[in-house]
Amino acid sequence: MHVDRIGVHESVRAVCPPEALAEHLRDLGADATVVGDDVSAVDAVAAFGHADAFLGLEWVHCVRAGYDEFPLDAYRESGTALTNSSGIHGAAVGETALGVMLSLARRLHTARDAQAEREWAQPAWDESFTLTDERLTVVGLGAVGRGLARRADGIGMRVDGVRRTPTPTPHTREIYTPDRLHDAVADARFVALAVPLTDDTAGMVDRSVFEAMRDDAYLVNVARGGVVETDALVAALDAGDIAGAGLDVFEREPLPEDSPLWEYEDVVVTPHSGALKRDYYRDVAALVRQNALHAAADEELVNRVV
Ligand code: NDP
Ligand code: 7N6
Repeated sequence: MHVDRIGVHESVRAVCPPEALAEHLRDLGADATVVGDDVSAVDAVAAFGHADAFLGLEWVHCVRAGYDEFPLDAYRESGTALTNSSGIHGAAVGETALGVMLSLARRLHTARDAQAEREWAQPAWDESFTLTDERLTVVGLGAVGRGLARRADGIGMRVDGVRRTPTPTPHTREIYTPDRLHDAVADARFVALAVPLTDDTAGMVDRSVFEAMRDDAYLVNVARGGVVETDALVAALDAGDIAGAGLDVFEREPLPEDSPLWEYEDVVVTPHSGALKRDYYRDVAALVRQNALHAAADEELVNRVV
């Protein structure tokens, strides 16, 4: 693979200034410039989303872990390699997911709501609880799921997991395969989703899963909105089948103004911000540079999707 010039596509602005990523790539020794949809002067691009102009390039690097919006067949047909950024989000998304769980347990979100009204409103005696000794089931134990499992284990939660490969995983006790999802969630106080959006995972959290969950349980979704059936989630919240949720991702983003999900006291909505951090560009640059060197040496690209 011949990769001399790398374009940092404008779409990267969703996570960091493209100029910062290009400059850091140059610091690491790559020939990188910011580009728009005219990619004729480069061999490869780093991009947040897909553009048809990319097809035919040697290589496209997606600056996200989730590449569900990329047309994989078109990449295969055009012979353009596609890589993703899985591996860099464990700390940020792990902290976001743990943070929303702490907020729900320690009632930080209701205190902040009351603060906006200058109200001194203590929770009822039986509302607050501690995460220590509570059971968390993490669905998907890649970089993101493990990032959460490690942090939850660190504060004394009992962590179980769901993944396709049922091998022992650090910071988890029992590992379930996806066909045992109902068993995996049944006794959990928190169920956190960290799977990619694929044909297998689309809508995997449906009415039956909410019915299997405890009625004092919370769903945490830091994966993709499409992993959950939104109507079933709203119905479960209305029926009291679950107690609440922490949601970073939605079937439609931005979450529409008229979505009922804005309304629940015990649903904390974050605007797909779980992965954001000021040095995001550094982590992406390290991955891109590593793969540029692999390309130059004719070695297999890491995180290769197509
Ligand atoms: P990884 O590829 O590292 O991990 C994916 C995990 O999901 C693996 O453990 C895999 O199982 C498991 N998995 C895949 N399919 C299934 C299935 N059908 N049932 C159960 N488990 C399954 O990805 P990352 O951890 O880096 O990211 C995961 C997803 O999180 C991304 O695809 C993205 O959609 C989302 N994400 C969201 C962010 C945000 O900003 N909120 C930031 C980063 C990621 P196995 O280990 O057996 O292969
Ligand atoms: C950055 C989101 C991913 O898949 O969706 C995330 O990596 C990135 C705002």
